[in-house]
This record gives sequence, C-alpha cells and structure tokens, in this order.
Amino acid sequence: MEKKLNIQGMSCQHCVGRVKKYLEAIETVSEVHVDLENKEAVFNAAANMDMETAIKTINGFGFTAKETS
Ligand SMILES: [Cu+2]
Repeated sequence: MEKKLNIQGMSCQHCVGRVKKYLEAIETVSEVHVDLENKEAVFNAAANMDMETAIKTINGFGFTAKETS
C-alpha cells in the first residue's frame, strides 16, 4: 500500500539521498520517491510495516517526519 511521510528539515539532495537510501533498505518497502520541495516521501510498503521505527530513525537523522497516509 502507498505510504506518505511529511519530512521537515531536508535541505539538499544529500538529505534526500539519506532518507531514500534508508527507506529502500527496509525489506517490505519499494518505489521510494523523496521530494525535497514537497518535503515528502512516498513509497509502497506492506500494511504491517514498522512505521514508528522508520519515523524514529529519520528523526534521528535530524529531520522531523510525520505519517500523512
Ligand atoms: Cu542536505
């Protein structure tokens, strides 16, 4: 299913790459698109994906992530 995260604090393509690489490494995640301008990550994931851990990890990078769908 499609998941969306609003991610505040990304300032350049390096930030985007960091989030993208992390999400792509999650087993059930595919089709990751991270958009700097829209401050958004859109991807496909299993319904039972551990979103809480993903958000905590992204926040650990210094960003502020919030699930929007
Ligand atoms: Cu950056």
